[in-house]
Amino acid sequence: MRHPQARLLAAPALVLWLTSLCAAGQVATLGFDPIPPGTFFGEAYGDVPGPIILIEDDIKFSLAPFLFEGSPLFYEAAVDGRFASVFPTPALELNNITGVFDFSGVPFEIDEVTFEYREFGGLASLSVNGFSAVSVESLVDLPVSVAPGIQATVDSVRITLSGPVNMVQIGGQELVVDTVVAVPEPATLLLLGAGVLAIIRRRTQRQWCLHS
Ligand SMILES: [Ca+2]
Repeated sequence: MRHPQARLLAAPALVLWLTSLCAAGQVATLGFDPIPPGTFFGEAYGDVPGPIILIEDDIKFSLAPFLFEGSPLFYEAAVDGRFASVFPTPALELNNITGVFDFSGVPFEIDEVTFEYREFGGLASLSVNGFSAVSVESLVDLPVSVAPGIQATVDSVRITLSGPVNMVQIGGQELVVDTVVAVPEPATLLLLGAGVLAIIRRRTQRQWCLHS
């Protein structure tokens, strides 16, 4: 017969396991992979700003103009594998146009959004949660505070936006973007874990009552 203490040890392990499962399941990722390489978007292809082009894991992707010296340009976006040596899966090329990522349909509170990028010249701009866009010569020059409550951490290949992100608009003149990931708030996971722990405790206590 199993010792009751074995159950006590098993409960936290189960919570950890369930929490990691929730975490793995709840990360939302948009990677452009459903778009066939060789697909172009923009003014010359009859496109207009706004319509949703792709939804992956409840993240909606569309295009908007890129502001260059005050003029809105809607030139060209492409998924065509020209940068396959850098991005092994289909990635989004932005050429005087802005990619819009709308996280409002993601079914959890977002704590962090990350995406991979490479710059090949020109200007870039970033707007988070609809606040005014920050324009930079290189994304590593982005300020830490990019919008109220949102902090940017930037290295040469990845941008991390910490805080309750619900919309990201990233534009550029020669910019490639891939693997946009939304990460849930730890509080969401802690609540889930605490809920599971409470259920296990109640069940264990009930079983002990039945035994005694
Ligand atoms: Ca990809």
